[in-house]
Amino acid sequence: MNIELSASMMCANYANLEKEVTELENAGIDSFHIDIMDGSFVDNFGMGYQDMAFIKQLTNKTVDAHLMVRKPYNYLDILFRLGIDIIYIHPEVDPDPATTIEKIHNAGAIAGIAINPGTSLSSIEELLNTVDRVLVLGVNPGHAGRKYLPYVDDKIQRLLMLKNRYNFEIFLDGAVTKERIQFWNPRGVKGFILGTATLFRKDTTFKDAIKSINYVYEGV
Ligand code: S6P
Ligand code: MG
Repeated sequence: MNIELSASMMCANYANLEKEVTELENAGIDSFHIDIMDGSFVDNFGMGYQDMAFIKQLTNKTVDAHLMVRKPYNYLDILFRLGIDIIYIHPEVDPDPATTIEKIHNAGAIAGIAINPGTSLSSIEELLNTVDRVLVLGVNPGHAGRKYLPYVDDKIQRLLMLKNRYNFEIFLDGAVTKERIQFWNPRGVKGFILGTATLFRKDTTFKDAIKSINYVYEGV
């Protein structure tokens, strides 16, 4: 199936962000993923509005914001002003996620929910009626370079069974390896957020990393 590869910009080299964006585009990346954190929902800070504005100004490709923050509703207006195309929220830290999702849609952006490994599908199933995307976290949130939690596989499997009924696309974030992409993409997972496990590594270039992911789809 068709695939979307997104670069997790928290893992980029900030000594030359402009060069990173250009090289990622030349290597064939499809979009850019920006992790925003509040130091409370997760114990880290990720990227800032100024990073997003800078990246937005460097590229015409899609830019998403993954909000690992409590009360994400409060952060939306500035993201709309920056022209962020896709906004993911964590429903477990939003007192009224359906209203937040409605606000994202009313602003003309794409809305997604991000699901932590420990968040149960049954707690968010109704929200699947409202969103365009589900971002499945394969690791506990807040940091790059964490270990994939194999029990997430079962959640992806169950989401795949719900995706046509509710009409959303599945994206995977955290410890995304080439093998994991080649396993899940033919089964219906559309997008992958690439970080230190695949793209931002000392032993490969962006071009080679992306080339090694692309594979001949032979069906499952
Ligand atoms: C995790 C965050 C992710 C990371 C990504 C890094 O909290 O949402 O977007 O930046 O997981 O990738 P990797 O391959 O180092 O896990
Ligand atoms: Mg993320």
